[in-house]
Amino acid sequence: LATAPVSSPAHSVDGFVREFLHELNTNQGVTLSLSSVNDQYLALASTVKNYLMARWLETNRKTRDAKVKAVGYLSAEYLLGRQLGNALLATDLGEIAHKGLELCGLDLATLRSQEVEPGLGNGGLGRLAACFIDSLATMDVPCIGYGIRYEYGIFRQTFVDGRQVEQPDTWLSLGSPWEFPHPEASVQVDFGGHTEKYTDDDGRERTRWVPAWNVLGVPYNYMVPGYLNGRVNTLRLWSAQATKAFDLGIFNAGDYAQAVRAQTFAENISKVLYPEDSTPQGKELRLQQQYFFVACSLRDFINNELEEGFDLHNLSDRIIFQLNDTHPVIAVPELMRILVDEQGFEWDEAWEVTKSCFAYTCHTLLPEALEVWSTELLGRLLPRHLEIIFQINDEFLAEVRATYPGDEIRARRMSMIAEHPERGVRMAYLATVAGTKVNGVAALHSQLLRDKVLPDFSQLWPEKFTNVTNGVTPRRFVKMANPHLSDLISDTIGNGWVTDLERLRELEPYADDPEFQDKFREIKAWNKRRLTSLLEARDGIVLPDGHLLDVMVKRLHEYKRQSLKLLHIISLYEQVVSGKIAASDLTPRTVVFGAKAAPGYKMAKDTIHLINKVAEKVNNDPVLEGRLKVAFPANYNVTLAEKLIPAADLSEQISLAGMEASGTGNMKFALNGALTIGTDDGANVEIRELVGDKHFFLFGMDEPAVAELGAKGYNPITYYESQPQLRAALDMVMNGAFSDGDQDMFGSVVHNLLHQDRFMALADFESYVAAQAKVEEKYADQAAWTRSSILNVARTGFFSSDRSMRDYIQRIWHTQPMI
Ligand code: 26W
Repeated sequence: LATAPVSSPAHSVDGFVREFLHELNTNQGVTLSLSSVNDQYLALASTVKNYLMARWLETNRKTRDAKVKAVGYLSAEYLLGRQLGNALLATDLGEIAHKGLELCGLDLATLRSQEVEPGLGNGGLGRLAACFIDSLATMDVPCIGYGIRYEYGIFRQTFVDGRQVEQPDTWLSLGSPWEFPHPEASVQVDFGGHTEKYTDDDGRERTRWVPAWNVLGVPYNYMVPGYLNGRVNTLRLWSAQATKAFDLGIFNAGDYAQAVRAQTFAENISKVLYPEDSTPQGKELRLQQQYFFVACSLRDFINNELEEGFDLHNLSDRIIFQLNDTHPVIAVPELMRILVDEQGFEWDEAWEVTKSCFAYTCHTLLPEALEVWSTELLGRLLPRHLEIIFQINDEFLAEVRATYPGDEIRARRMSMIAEHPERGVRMAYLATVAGTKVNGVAALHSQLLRDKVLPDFSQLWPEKFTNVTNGVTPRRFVKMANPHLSDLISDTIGNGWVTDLERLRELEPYADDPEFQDKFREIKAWNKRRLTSLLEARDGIVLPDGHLLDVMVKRLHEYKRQSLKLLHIISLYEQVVSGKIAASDLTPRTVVFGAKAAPGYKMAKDTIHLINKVAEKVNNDPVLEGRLKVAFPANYNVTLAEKLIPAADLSEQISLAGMEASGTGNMKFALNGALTIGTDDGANVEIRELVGDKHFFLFGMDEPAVAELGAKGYNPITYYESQPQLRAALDMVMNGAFSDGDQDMFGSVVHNLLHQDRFMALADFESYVAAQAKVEEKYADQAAWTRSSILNVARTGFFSSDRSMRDYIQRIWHTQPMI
């Protein structure tokens, strides 16, 4: 009995209803007739959890007994999206739940919309982590995801007079049915203080860290169910709490109020997700968060996931820690500290073990996104770790000097310690030196990573560098998000594609089949109607029928160039207003934006303001005869993405070439049959190769052309001067057309484009507008458009995150699926 798993409720409508009512009564303490929607949602979540429980317990037992190597995915962000739908899918309970709830007089969709998604990430990097753990569970690969249980996830975006206003994301406030707290398994994490040398009993010179304060890490477990395969992996998120000792010390000092404040101080560590995406602020609390979750995770794995007496010399037989960008890189000196200071390893021995336990993924190319922690801060917060980093660096530089005798300039360049603008640790260099492998997230990105960001390192260790192109989970982003398309695909080629996405290729012959095309188009239309009713209820936005739905959803950042999309809209409007074209010449089009700006990113926030003002004007000007609309629903998140992406005709992927590491939204759109208008950047390159030039709207400079123009000296004003259409659009903004005549309101945005334009939007404008004309031409031929759309679906199976995981396993992790 001690090891026997609980049994699952019966997989039938009857069994489901019984379990649901039981949960409603015993968990929520209400009867059906008196229950609220939230009660019903929570009881439903518990019910579905009960179906997963036996599998979870069994997975844990099996994995522990098998003593196999697991993946420890270390990520400061997991952008999970709602859990209920995914859990229903993984257990094949969708139909049963629908019918069972109907018998109770309830509507499954209503209960599903009660869930507040855990938005514990900013964007691409966090959503990627969520896709990866889904794939690993589905592929039966042992994995523990480690991260932070932020009490507040990414802020809720609202608009006031068109400007972004941030509200706290209180995702836990109506209950959190998907988590399992384990306070008894809490872990202590130390901070501050100093180090001291001492001689141990064997006469060895040793160092110990004498920390000044500590906090507790409380683990919260989440189920990560595989798709219909009985495996349920674990995501373990850490929450910070004050320790008893911490409390007692101050409470005994008699200052009660101060003691309560101190408690708050400890709990602050996991209070809120930093909303900066790609510009690290170097904030002390952020470093505390990073060390906090990494220290908890390493301690947890070593103490709890390994059997007693495990020889840590063999640690890499049991775990590979994947570093999701540099945010968890402090794990490297932490493992060294554990092995050397606590376990008594010799330095070299410890370094051999450490080097074999980590691999590093870089997710960016923007220089300002590369984390550098000041040595002043590191030394104050983690004095022992700083010493260890210095020693790792010394030994590494000795190796560099031995390999390149006399090349002191190179040694300086490669040092993990930057000297300017202040002394700091380059976390990407540390990760590269410590990792068994370093990878970028798309072919082009990995190449630029080798050639531009880490050239010295790739010269020294060419075999260390590899590429793994990102992917997305077809379960959430096709099967769940696009149920009718999924049914059509399954009716046509069987349902194997859900776990073997390359099989979508079998759809190719149907691309020319008029009957299949009709069904395909009808599904797109249905998805648009579904989106329309959601946006109407959510934001009061009404989408017109029969429009080309043109979608740009992603974080607001200059390099992604929402401003280029906006200039295109303004230009269409301007041409009608000035009589250059008739409104009837326009292809009826609705542009949808979704984007959050980092709260401190002024230019991004001004751009949001301008989009909203342009929308207001364009949507209400009768001169356009309703043929051009702009919608900007607030608070774009995973939940909205699931409704928006399946409805889209056109996917905007228009970053300046060489700037977007991969993109993953681009993959989701293509898999749902949107055609891409995009630059030769990130994974767009691979999408275009796979779908073919005829089914992709390419525009703009490629990366070498960007580099050349940059080297030559880029002067945006020359484009303004030489292109009347661009000039007219910018003039329209400057003249106050979108600000009731106020010529200053958007001065900063226009001035930036004219005089700086770091991401060369003006240089690509002409080519972008030409590509949009091609879009319209093609859209006019619905059969041709639908054919391309079907071929996009059929040819992008490569972008399943299952394939990404296979690549990681083969090239980096060398782990095995179970059975
Ligand atoms: C505040 C510091 C910071 C720095 C970088 C925060 C977050 C980052 C991330 C690396 C930003 C990010 O999410 N990068 C995106 O990662 C995706 C998954 O690999 C890629 O598809 C996107 O192209 C990349 O921008």
